[in-house]
Amino acid sequence: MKIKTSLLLTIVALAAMLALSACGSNNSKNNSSSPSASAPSASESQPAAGGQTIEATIDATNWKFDVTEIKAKVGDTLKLTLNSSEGNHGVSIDDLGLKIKKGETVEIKLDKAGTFEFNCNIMCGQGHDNMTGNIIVE
Ligand SMILES: [Cu+2]
Repeated sequence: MKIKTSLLLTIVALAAMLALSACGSNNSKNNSSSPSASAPSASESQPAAGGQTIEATIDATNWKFDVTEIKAKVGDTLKLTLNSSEGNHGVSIDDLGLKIKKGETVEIKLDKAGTFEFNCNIMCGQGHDNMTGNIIVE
């Protein structure tokens, strides 16, 4: 009987400790989590300057891009889509090591300032060399 009682006490004590620690971790979770914590924590440590997602669609025709300047801030993510409503064109951003085919969308993390030229990467005809533009990251 005595052994049973002390065992019971031990179990009660353990249960109480578990309840306390569970309670404690719940509190700290509530304090530290932001309401919209769906993004991975790595992106939350970015400087406050950027952090936006900018969507841009470039439409290519023979022989120009309808968008020739895209502005963004350091820390932004550029979601870039290439359409081609006339001819067969692509986009290369050599400074960022990126190539996009028509119909493709890429997400580019802009983590450094500068002007990054893009140009058509498919030999599409006489106006091919005119098909350029800039992504300006400030
Ligand atoms: Cu071209």
